[in-house]
Amino acid sequence: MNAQQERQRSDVWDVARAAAVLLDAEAARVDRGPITAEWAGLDLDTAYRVQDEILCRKVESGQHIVGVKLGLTSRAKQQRMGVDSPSTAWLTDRMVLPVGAPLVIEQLIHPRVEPEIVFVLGERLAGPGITAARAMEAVSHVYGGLEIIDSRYTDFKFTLPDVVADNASSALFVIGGVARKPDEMDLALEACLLAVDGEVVDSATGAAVQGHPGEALALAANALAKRQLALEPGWVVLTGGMTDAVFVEPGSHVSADFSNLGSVTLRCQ
Ligand code: OOG
Ligand code: MG
Repeated sequence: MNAQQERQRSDVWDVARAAAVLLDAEAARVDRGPITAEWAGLDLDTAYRVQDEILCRKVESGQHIVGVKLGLTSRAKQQRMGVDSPSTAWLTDRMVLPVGAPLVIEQLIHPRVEPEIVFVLGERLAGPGITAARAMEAVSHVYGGLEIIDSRYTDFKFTLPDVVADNASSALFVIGGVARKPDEMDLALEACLLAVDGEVVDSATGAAVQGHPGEALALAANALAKRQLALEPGWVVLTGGMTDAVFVEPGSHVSADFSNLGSVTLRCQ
């Protein structure tokens, strides 16, 4: 192959190349422009294939799938990101940040932190046709959590296919130490105060997430069913940021204080 053929070849986008580009950006901690600006063919179905390809490569490198996250399930998130459709993405064990462990900012590109209601599933949940009520029956425990997102795109600027391909900006997540049974509380009314350095910067209730976080869980089960996939027992489900995400820097201290799910805190260094 001569130099020109080689250059032309590297101009051709496909699922494997998009996955490699996003994995490289994550590993190198370097952001880039949206892929749709270079590859008009990146539609939503193709974007999920990129997301799945990234998951495959992570599993090949020794990571294990631990669950699913929902993206853009609240109006606060949809308005900020300019994308109004919820989506799903994968969680692996490498993304787990234990309670009390610091968030090392330099290990990421430009992290933001958002509070989420988190489910752990006691049974398999397979769509289609899953309602929120049915979805909640599959939940064994509910937790408060913090998700640390880190888009591989400059300034978090992306279209829906871009963010889906980028595994919904996933980076890390913390699950709080207070576990509740789902029938012990009304999750639509579960309140969360988000504070940075002791100052409350935002607040929401669970109703911000699709009216009830159980709706987000049902949405995930039904969306996965379209790809012949299901939510498996023991999986973690992040139901989506309740508020807008906050930027953090070394020294920041974030806390999400939930009414029944305890406080989840994160120190940045
Ligand atoms: C996309 C990820 C969205 C959520 O909870 O809505 C997400 C982004 O905001 O970069 O994790
Ligand atoms: Mg999130």
